[in-house]
Amino acid sequence: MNSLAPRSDFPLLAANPGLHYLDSAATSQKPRSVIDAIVRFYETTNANPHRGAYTLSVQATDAYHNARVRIARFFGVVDPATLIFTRGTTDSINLVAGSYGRSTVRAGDEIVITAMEHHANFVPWQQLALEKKARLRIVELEADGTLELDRFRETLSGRTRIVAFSHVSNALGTVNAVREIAALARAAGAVSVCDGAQSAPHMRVDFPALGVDFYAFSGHKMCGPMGSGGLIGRRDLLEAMPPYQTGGDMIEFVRDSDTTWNVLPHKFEAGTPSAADAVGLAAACDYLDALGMDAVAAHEKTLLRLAYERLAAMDDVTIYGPVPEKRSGALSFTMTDVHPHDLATILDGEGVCIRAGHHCAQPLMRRLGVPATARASFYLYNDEADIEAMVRGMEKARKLFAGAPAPSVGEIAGASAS
Ligand code: 7TS
Repeated sequence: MNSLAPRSDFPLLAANPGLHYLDSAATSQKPRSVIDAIVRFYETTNANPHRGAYTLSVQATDAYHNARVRIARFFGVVDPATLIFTRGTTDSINLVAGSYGRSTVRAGDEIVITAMEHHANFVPWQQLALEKKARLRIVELEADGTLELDRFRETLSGRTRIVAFSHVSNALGTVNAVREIAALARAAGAVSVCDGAQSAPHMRVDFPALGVDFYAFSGHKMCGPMGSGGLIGRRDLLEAMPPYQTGGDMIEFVRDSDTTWNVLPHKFEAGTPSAADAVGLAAACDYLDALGMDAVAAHEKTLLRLAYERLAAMDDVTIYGPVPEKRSGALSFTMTDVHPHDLATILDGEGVCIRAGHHCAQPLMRRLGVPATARASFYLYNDEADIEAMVRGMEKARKLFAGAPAPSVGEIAGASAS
């Protein structure tokens, strides 16, 4: 099978025909149209938005505003002021924890997260709970790396203020039942925060249909520039929230003794914005929509199935996470006699880029009972040849480390019901 998007659209891939890039869950490659949009902004439109009365500054302001409208449309958001530009998912979740969380959570309240969270959706809540003397409750996973709604039902209570969970796990690939989890949170009187870092790039995301109160995403994983991303939130919540950072642009009046805040989205965008990156991210949305997000998801699923079958047939490979039907295009695994870092190094020698490590999910790795896994992740420029190159590299690694193959376990060790 071919790639969905031609490699020639991606200058880095076009310049390196032997490169098999299987680390898009970390960051995606960038299409020429996105790079061009950024260059064009700096060459034709560069001025500080919102500041000058002169034509060029107005053009920069318009470009920044139009980018917001375009990206909002990508997520089915009709009120673009409810899309706050941030530096990415980490920044967005810290915004919610630092503003909504800090102003609403009290001692004895509960914050619910899950055992599969990336540190970006774990540590801010843990630290908020410590600061507020609130209780952090962790919903555990099933043996196949999925989340059961009943565990949320058991964990949520009248004390729950926030339920934060990923749409798609970066380490397991599990796709979670966002709508249902959000509904349970609402029924408990809590707000829901969805980490969309691994869903926005890979599937159609309609924010209103998800039913969550906040949705965080990273531009750099969806063909956009590094340092771009956003937070989409419910207008009434965003309006009631105090600012996250203070400074220029986010104010209405500054008196000697106090300050009033600008309207949305500016209240949450202190300082000079990354306007060129917003413009680049809007171009990424154009690129993805031209391919069609359903086609992107279908392409990744085909690649995932293929890779899953190839790896499942290896006796010395353990795959983590659920069956392909319940997951997105990330595949975590270990080889019995080859440490993930050694495997990544050998694969690198074959031009294959995979991730090895804890994937910023140490609490999950502890539950899996491994310090690290290898992870291959797929995107629209990948094809069967990338998977075959990885399989060849794994065979080479096996020969180099030649040990006795052990049976595949395929289950999460240590996952408990508590
Ligand atoms: N949440 C999830 C589920 C992620 O996968 C990541 C990044 C983040 C949050 C943080 O996003 P950032 O853009 O703010 O850094 N995940 C990964 C990864 O899996 N490998 O490198 C980065």
